[in-house]
Amino acid sequence: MNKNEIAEVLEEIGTLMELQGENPFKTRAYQSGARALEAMEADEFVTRMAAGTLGELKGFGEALVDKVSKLYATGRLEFFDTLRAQIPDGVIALLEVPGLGPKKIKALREQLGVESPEALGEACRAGRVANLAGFGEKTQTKILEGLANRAAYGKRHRWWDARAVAEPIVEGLRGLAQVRRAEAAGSLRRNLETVGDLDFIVAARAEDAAAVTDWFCALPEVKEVTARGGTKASVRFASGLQADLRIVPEEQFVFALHHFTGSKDHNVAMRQRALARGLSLSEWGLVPDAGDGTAKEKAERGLSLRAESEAELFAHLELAFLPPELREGLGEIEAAEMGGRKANDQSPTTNGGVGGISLQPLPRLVELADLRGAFHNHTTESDGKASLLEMRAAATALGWDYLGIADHSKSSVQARGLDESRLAAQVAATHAANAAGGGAWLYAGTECDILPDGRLDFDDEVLATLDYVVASVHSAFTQSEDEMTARIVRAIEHPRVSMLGHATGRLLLRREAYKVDLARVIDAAIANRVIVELNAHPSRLDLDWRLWRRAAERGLMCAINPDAHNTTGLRHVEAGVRVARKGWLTAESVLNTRDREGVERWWRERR
Ligand code: DGT
Ligand code: CA
Ligand code: CA
Ligand code: ZN
Repeated sequence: MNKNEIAEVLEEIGTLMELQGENPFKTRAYQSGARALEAMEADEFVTRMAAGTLGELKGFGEALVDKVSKLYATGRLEFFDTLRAQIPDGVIALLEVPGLGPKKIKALREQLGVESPEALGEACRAGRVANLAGFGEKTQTKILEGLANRAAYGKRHRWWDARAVAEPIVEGLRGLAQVRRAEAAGSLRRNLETVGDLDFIVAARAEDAAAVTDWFCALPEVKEVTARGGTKASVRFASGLQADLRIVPEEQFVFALHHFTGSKDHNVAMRQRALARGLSLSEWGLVPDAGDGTAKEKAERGLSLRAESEAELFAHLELAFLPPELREGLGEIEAAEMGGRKANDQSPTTNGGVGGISLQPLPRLVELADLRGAFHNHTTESDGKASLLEMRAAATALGWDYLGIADHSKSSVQARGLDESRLAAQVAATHAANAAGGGAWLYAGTECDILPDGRLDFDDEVLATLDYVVASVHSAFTQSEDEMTARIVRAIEHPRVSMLGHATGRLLLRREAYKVDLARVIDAAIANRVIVELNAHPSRLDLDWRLWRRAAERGLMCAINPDAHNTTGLRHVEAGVRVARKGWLTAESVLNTRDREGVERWWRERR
């Protein structure tokens, strides 16, 4: 960790200790330590850490120096993790409510038992906050306003929704005569499942910047312009989504785009790699580290290496191009280094390998065009909005070879789950449609409830009439982790189960995952050749991309399923493919990139 990151941790420790009611003398030590680090020159900090002389400074006692050293060396601090774990997430969330600091939060917890923004809202509406010493009517009203804003504006947004806003804006920017290049950067470009705000990077001449910001701030969906300068602007849309615009000279565009695409961790690693080559990488350019002036000044003096594309930027650092979705600081640079060296390898041999190390190029990530169908889709028989034949027509229009129908089973009463006889009728309808032809092949499946004890909602003889079975949890979400894990593992071990649906039940920004030991679920799925779905619904994106890279390396097979409830819902596979790429998945690990023969072979081998 660098000194500013360490300062942030110290600041947070101070706040957490205040929340815990620690004595003010102790909490202030962390806060003033944080400020001292912030004020210090980076060079001085590095020198002192190397020489072990941080403790010579006023305010840096032995305990504080020890914590700073641990953070500096390892980026982690057990003391901090333990402290953080003692405080409920809801209480941490209270810190974001305007007008509330640690002291007030402590009073609310102790006197009203308030431990979340929701509980705080209730207490305010009941008038209980106004009655507390040190609060009063005015504070209560202000807290309620703050809560309302936090609900409307403070949230993150689903990637799918943010993309729908961003795409026409990028197109609009590109259509302006003054604009040379325009891209959306940030978490949207990295395909993160939720997006905090949008970041637009535009190349234009300085004298044209005002015209571009004018256009941006005058967009009809802009509700408020929150900041505005010569070459940047920030706005808030009616949905609460915010957006930053930055205008840069054309020669800086690629560097700005890379910088504001992030992630922060990726950028840190890239800067270190540049420094190791005597270069300084920043949003302004890639300049020699030596010599007078800041990186910005050097770039403005024309000292930057040139890059017309991000591929050229990566090449300057001897790296293969890294797609934005891999830029999370999770080992992608090491992988691009191997890929980059292989690409640049001048030797005539093609088997790669330098100094006995075999070189692995970056994987070719799965693409939307690789998909030939999908397995988890609903029709009007359960809670879908389109009939079997309408769904088939939509799949055919997408160019798919096959479509799997997996309507709910009888225990999902609220979703009009099918009983045995309705399921038999649907299977017959599927066979008839296939016999008649005229579109994508239909596979007859079910999204079968996993009952609370891990049994399935249909008997084996019924399941045997189907091409495949998606097994999902739709009830008893509050089971203990052990119960839930045993329940799901039991379903996975059932010989008729082909695939686990939405493995954690999370609904992004709405509902937490149920408690489950995913490591054991993944082990069981690999051992039983059961596929784990990557549910592509923009509110699910479940199983999470962070788990896929390692799981797929260990042999877990994925299916990217739209969980479509209408014909347009099939398009959700795009969201699924994007997070699958974030999880380093290749087409080989995704069953629905295979043709019918490949799919059917997999199912035969499973049984
Ligand atoms: P988000 O908006 O929370 O979903 O995540 P990002 O990654 O879009 O983050 P954002 O909008 O704060 O900043 C965009 C990128 O700019 C970020 O990924 C990395 C880069 N960046 C580098 N240094 C900084 C910094 O000091 N502040 C901010 N805000 N961004 C930085
Ligand atoms: Ca952002
Ligand atoms: Ca931003
Ligand atoms: Zn489901």
